[in-house]
Amino acid sequence: MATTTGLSLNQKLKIFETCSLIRHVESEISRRYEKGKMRCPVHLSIGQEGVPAALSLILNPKDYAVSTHRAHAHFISKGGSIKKMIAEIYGKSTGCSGGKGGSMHLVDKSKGFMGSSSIVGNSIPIGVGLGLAIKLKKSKNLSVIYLGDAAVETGVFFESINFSVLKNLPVVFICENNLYSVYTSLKSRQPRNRKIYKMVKAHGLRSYFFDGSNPFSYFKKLEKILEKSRRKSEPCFIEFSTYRYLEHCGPFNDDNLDYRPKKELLKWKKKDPYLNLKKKLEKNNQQKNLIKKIEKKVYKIIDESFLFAEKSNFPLKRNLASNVYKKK
Ligand SMILES: Cc1ncc(C[n+]2csc(CCOP(=O)(O)OP(=O)(O)O)c2C)c(N)n1
Ligand SMILES: [Mg+2]
Repeated sequence: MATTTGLSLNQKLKIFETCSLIRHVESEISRRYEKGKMRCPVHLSIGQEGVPAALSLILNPKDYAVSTHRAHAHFISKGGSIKKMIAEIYGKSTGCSGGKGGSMHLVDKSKGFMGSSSIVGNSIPIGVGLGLAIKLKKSKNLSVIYLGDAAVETGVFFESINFSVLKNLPVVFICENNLYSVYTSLKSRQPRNRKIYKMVKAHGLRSYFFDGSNPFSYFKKLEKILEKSRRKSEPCFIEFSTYRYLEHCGPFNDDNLDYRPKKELLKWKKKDPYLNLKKKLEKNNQQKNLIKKIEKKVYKIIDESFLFAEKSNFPLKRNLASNVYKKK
């Protein structure tokens, strides 16, 4: 039965499941990080789960997605193997990049997750190229490009949106605006009265803005926006406001550094995507039980994935130089 949001209970539960999976996988990474077994930097998305949770229900494995340094949530949303992701973070040979890439180099081609990169802006033209491939093959798929608010400041972003409009490519730009680039606020980086999505609109893309924290509220609109890009094979840009709770890079919070107002963090914590979806769904005992079941399933996946990573072997020394660029 559909509700005021237009979503069935089943759809809501599925969105919640992805949200819960992202939240708990990342919380577990944060909890275990100090043990020193994960030796690569990690950029966690705790607080930012709403958007990838919604998209998990709209995209299919034949759609492509590329991402940034903060890629765990996007990889999980696309159905990427959690075992291989955790093993990658542990630097093990069973990881999705053979243990040589780490947290920022996630890939699962079987699910259309084509890669993530540590270089800000770097994956944007790759996603546009994937959109061109879709267009040339005349298939009805999408290429989704996740980017942060700072990637909008790179030159390649403008080249990419220009090309996607020029060639009318089925590319979906998902800008997660969490107001910060490391420690620097958006206010110090971009003109105060210029909204990102409006600036992009002027380049000729259909362009939208939503508060990312409540996926139930915008899911149906988002579905329609992407459906139009799929049907007409054309680009669109969606800016979502969102907020990361922890430090830019690492498992801890860094509120002691005072680079963000405490009020701001509290405001966003009130809108916590995971806690609020859970609260909305735990309406009665029957639904409470459904949520319990989902979370039990999520914890099982997480336990098995960490165990898999811990038990896996490191890459062999003799394979050190394989699959990496080297001078001839
Ligand atoms: C080309 C480039 N410049 C600078 C950096 C250093 N750097 C890493 S992440 C980051 C901030 C990116 O901010 P944003 O795109 O908003 O993503 P967020 O971290 O907020 O998710 C910066 C400047 C980099 N990795 N690559
Ligand atoms: Mg940012």
